[in-house]
Amino acid sequence: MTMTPFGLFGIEGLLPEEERDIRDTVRRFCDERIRPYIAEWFAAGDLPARELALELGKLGVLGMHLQGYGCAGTSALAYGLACHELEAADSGIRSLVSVQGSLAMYAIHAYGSEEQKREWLPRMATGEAIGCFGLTEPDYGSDPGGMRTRAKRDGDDWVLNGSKTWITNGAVADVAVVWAHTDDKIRGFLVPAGTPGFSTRGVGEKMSLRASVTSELVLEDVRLPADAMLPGARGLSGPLGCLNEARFGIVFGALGAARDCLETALSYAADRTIFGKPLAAYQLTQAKLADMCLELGKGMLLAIQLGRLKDSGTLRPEQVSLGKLNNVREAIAIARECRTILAANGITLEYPVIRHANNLEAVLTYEGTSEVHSLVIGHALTGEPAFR
Ligand code: TGC
Ligand code: FAD
Repeated sequence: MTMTPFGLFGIEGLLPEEERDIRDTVRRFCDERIRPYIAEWFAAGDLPARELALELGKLGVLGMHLQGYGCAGTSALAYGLACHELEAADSGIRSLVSVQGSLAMYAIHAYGSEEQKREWLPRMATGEAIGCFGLTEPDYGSDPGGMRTRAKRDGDDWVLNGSKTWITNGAVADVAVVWAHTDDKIRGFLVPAGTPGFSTRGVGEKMSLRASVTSELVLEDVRLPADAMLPGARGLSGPLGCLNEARFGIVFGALGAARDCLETALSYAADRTIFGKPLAAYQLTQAKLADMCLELGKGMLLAIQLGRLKDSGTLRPEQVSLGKLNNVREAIAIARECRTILAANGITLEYPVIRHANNLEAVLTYEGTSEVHSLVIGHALTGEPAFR
């Protein structure tokens, strides 16, 4: 009899029934709607984002942890487990959902006016409207406070100028949440697609997150009415507050990619005969598998703990950094180690391993690089901010 990595850790017993049901539903969706096509989308460097958004809306995962306005209102743990399953299929699919729910919808939910919430959230929950989140600029990624995008008052209107880059869902979005300096700190603006002066273009050819739309946003004298500004966010804490949400999803998500790699490696090692016996029967292989199982399980225990803290309303940004740093770092190490078990076959798209490994390169960088999260943890431990 064999055991699964999570089985060895007794993870299942830590999950309430409702959360397990949601997880299983998302897993079935991925098995039917994502896994059969994902290698093709990755190879093509594209995905049918509109069609998928509608299906993901029907599944109920868009903004699932938000309350009201057509959102499912699930626990944070359920949201984390959904991210885990989505990313076990592909990081690009989890990205689509993270940006929609945790960045664009969350920004409107947390900081928007009642009118903004009513206008956008129900349509975003069903996937009829797609959102993106424009914080990063070509010269300001880790240090978003330096952004050059400006919003100036002209009568009652706002006029925005600047550019954003590396924006997930950018070219397919119906609404962009754009962060800009004003005379009164950094503020967020809702920029509907088609607004004169607002355009998008693709970033260069990516070798990671290929099944994900990544765009530049260009804002040239974009005129918006006064009520386009999110009234509840003032200062960098606005966008950073949204990042906490999306980073939380990644804590669970990255381990989904790692789990898929480890399951693939376990099955491959059992089937592959080398020097007359299964690859799984060699001590060197078992040492690799045991180490990966340990990191996967420990990462999941950390994720579940952070989920519990979030559901109790006490989760701190530094704690999210612990999870993002550890779980993405371990996930990419697991993906690379699994690739060695599959050897030459491991570099093909016939297996998911190299796709996950490549995707995790972007996941290691976005939502705060590993270095940024190390510094956040260092700040928490020492009281000394070492960012600059
Ligand atoms: P600092 O002076 O420390 O803080 C400025 C203000 O923000 C507050 N704050 C936070 N608030 C909420 N949550 C957090 N995590 C916060 N961290 C800080 C802070 O209290 C302060 O508030 P106030 O009221 O005093 O003004 O800011 P800093 O300029 O020194 O920067 C700190 C640093 C480096 C940690 C921050 O800038 C950072 O996190 N940088 C990384 C940027 C990043 O993660 N970008 C992600 C862009 S979105 C994305 O990547 C989407 S990919 C999604 C996908 O496809 O899945
Ligand atoms: P830089 O900030 O230039 O960092 C370069 C290196 O310097 C890194 O190793 C970094 O860790 C290190 N470094 C930075 N600061 C310090 C320091 N203080 N001390 C020591 N080392 C440091 N952004 C959005 O706003 N919205 C999106 O939807 C979005 N989606 C993305 C999708 C993809 C596929 C990718 C790759 C990125 C996406 N991003 C998005 C941008 C992402 O958040 C940034 O790439 C990330 O924040 C890092 O910024 P940067 O690439 O400019 O790197």
